[in-house]
Amino acid sequence: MQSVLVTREIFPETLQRLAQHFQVTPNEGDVQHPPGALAGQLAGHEGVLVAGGERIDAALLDANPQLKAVCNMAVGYNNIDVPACTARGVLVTNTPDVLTETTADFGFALMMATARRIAEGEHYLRDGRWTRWSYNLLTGSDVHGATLGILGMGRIGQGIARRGALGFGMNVIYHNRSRLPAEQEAPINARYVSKEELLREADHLVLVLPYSAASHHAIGAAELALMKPTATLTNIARGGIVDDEALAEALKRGTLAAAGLDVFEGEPNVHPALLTVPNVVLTPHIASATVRTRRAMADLAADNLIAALTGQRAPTPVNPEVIR
Ligand code: 8YV
Repeated sequence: MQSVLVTREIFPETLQRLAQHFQVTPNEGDVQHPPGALAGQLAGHEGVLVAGGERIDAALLDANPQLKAVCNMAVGYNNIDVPACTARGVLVTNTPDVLTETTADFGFALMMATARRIAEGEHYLRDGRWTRWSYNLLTGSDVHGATLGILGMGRIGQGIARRGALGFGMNVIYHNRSRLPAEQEAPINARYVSKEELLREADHLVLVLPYSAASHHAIGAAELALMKPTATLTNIARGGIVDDEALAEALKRGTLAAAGLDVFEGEPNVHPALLTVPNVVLTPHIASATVRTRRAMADLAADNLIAALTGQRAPTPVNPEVIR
């Protein structure tokens, strides 16, 4: 019988399903192992179900030549060295589609909370600072009718654009590696612009692009300087796309009105400067966190693992070229 390792605590139902096919090594108690420990734990396992925080690199693969499948419970897979997996014939899978709408809901919510200063308002109230009404108490910026800028117009970006255009009458502009076909732009009246135009024109900029060496610090001091001082920036993509230090500085100096961040460079550590500025809403990487969606992600990761190791076609491969 083949063996699979599940690196993190997961739904019992997912473990039970896997156990119908494999010898399963679970992580009961969700023990946090040191970063280098995974290579050793994988010994004797043909498959692994990982979360987005676990790194799969060439050294780990070389130490585990028996490994055939790496199934990520995340749509983003920058934690996995895909070319190294492909070179060794290891199938990589991710969990697209099942989290699109849930993540778009959260991106929109975080953008609204940022624009309307909801977190600042709550802190103000809890701190006992709310003693009377005043005309400019926590005045933010409108979402309805504003210009929504999307950097990274994949499935989630389109979901956010749809919410903005159809629900809030927003004017949608976007920048992406490639332009959408006209039939996808038309229903939401989305206009393709250069990255510079996007930064200059957006009232609310939302980042939904994948992380790669090319997108590292795609938003740094120079890019932030192009944005309107009244604008907001929301990042639900990956830490490292934004230079957190430059962002904290822009927020402190008021050259950017506010930011909403669900992801951080080096998370779960948060740049200390971000913790000292009031005009930023901080959440702990929870954009896909609804019970139904996390269950769907776990089910899809398990479907992929079962298919990959039992000679079936995995539903959502990242490197289908390794399937013969
Ligand atoms: C995950 C995510 O919760 O899917 C992604 O890419 O960022 C989140 O949905 C996270 O990566 C843990 O697996």
